[in-house]
Amino acid sequence: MPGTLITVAPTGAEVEKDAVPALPVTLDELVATAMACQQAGAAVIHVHIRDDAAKPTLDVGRLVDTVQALRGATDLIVQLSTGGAVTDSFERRLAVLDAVPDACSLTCGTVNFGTEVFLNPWGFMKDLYAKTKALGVVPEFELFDFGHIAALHRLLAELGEPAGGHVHCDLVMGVPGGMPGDCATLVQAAAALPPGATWSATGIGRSSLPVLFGALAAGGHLRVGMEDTITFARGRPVASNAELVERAAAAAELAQRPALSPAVARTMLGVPDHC
Ligand code: KMH
Ligand code: ZN
Repeated sequence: MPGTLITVAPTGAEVEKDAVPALPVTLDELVATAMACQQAGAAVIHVHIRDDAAKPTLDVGRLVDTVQALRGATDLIVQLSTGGAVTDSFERRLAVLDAVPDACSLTCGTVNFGTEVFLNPWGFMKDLYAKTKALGVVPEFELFDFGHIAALHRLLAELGEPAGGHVHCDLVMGVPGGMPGDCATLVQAAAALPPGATWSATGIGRSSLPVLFGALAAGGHLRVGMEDTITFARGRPVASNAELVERAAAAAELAQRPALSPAVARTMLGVPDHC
């Protein structure tokens, strides 16, 4: 495992701009964030967008503009969220792919999500996966719990390999309702993934650092960002997404697995170059 793929998830759909002014919500803020995060060591950007009122939206026109702007300003792999917000319909979440990003998230099952439910029934997963294959969009399989890993195996068995020919997963840990964000769970989850798959891990909230160090030790890659944590250290809010990427890159360097460039990450994930 020569290097570390760092994904930044800068915005998400849950954090409110009013409560966290450093959250990037406009296209200009997102592009500036993406440039700073690439400089700090990110290779992939996981994108949720907001409307003019800073509320989450899946508007396809805005998504097209976002993909274009990020491609114009950075070399990052642009991964659009198909998870959206818990209130988004399946139809709108499928339509995200019409913006034809490099990559997208694809969650492999339903999960309790705090006081809400993040719905990903089997039929929707299959439809979404079939559409990624038809459009050549490389999926990243989001796994919030062990049942999601079983569903991923079933998806690959029934529908075959993804666009790009490589399976890459993200273990999303520490969501209230999903698997806990600790080392023992991380090692067990990683061992259950399909043979040959690569994986990153994301620790939500206070599990972000244990998951980051556990993933580095276990041969995984990293996802960090203000979608997942807004606290840098006890009592100290995150000032910018770039400082989270800088910390992840420094840890990866210490682990002698330095951050991968976007070009190397494209080859690893099977993402075609759009430049
Ligand atoms: N916002 C969550 C309900 C994804 O981006 O694919 C879903 C989520 C996962 O963030
Ligand atoms: Zn997301």
